[in-house]
Amino acid sequence: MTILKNSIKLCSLFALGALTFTSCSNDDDNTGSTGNPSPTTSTRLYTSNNADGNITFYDITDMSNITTTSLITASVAADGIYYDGSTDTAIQASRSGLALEGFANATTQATQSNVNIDVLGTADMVSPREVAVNGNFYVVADNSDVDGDTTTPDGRLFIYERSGDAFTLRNTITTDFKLWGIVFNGADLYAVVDATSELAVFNGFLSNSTDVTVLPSKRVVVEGIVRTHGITYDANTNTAVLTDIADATVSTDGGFHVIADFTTKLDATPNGGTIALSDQVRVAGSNTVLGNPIDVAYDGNTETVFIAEAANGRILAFNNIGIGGDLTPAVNNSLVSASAVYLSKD
Ligand SMILES: [Ca+2]
Ligand SMILES: [Ca+2]
Ligand SMILES: [Ca+2]
Repeated sequence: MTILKNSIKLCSLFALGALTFTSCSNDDDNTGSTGNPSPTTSTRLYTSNNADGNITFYDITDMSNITTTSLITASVAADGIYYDGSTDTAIQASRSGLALEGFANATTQATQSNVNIDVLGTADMVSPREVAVNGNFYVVADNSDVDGDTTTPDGRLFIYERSGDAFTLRNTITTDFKLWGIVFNGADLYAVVDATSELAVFNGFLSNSTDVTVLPSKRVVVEGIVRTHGITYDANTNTAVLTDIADATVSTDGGFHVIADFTTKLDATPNGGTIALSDQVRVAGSNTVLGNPIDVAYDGNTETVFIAEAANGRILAFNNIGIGGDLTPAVNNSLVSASAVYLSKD
């Protein structure tokens, strides 16, 4: 394990990034660890922004060559973010253009470059949020009201197929709950049930190829969460992380839950059942800076959780999570209106 070195790495990253860095955890009990695996991959954290529509990414591969890059887009607000290493393209859901937009040569642009859209979707959406990707299929969660009655919960999942320089709308799935965070685990799609503590599971999600309402295969309560929002899943370590924004008007009551051995626990929980808090690790409290953590990414190799913290305008990273609690973030970086995070290793 190289927890300490990873901690230093992250601290240095954000210091070298010339960005506000206000906290760096030094408490670490792994000082005896040795060996820093040579970087055989590029690891980057991509972020979108709801105030300027720009993409910022942090290259966290190599301590001696850390960079922060911002790509200036024509959008003025954006949410879900994804990076496709095979074509070096960063993709986001534009909340001003109401479409998916992809930017090629993402990692070879100079920071602050104005970038043009290289892959564009049709402007079908109303309030796009998180993006989840499976092969050439890009799914966007839209949290606008569907049926003209804002008192009834609903939402839509727009399924696009990417080909060449276009995202083509294949079909739209309506849900009977409010949407926000989504993530694939193989063929299954996990979706948070916004405004609740629940998680919805759609088995074989992409097999729904027409415009229909689809009920989730099951819904489970994630005990201890007040209002969930962000979700990520790491297949290599079978770990899920869900965020808790609690009261959206309160900037001190957020948290996140790490669930190890996730599919075992999910499979053991029937529809309408509860994943017990004792099967999770909760991080929350005054030291965490968590108020409205709206999106999350997870590095299973370093056991690091990355958070887009909307209420306090932060990108946060937590490691040495252990049994959780009121942890101080290893990284506490100012990014006003951070709206989504995506971790890429390629
Ligand atoms: Ca409704
Ligand atoms: Ca809150
Ligand atoms: Ca995300």
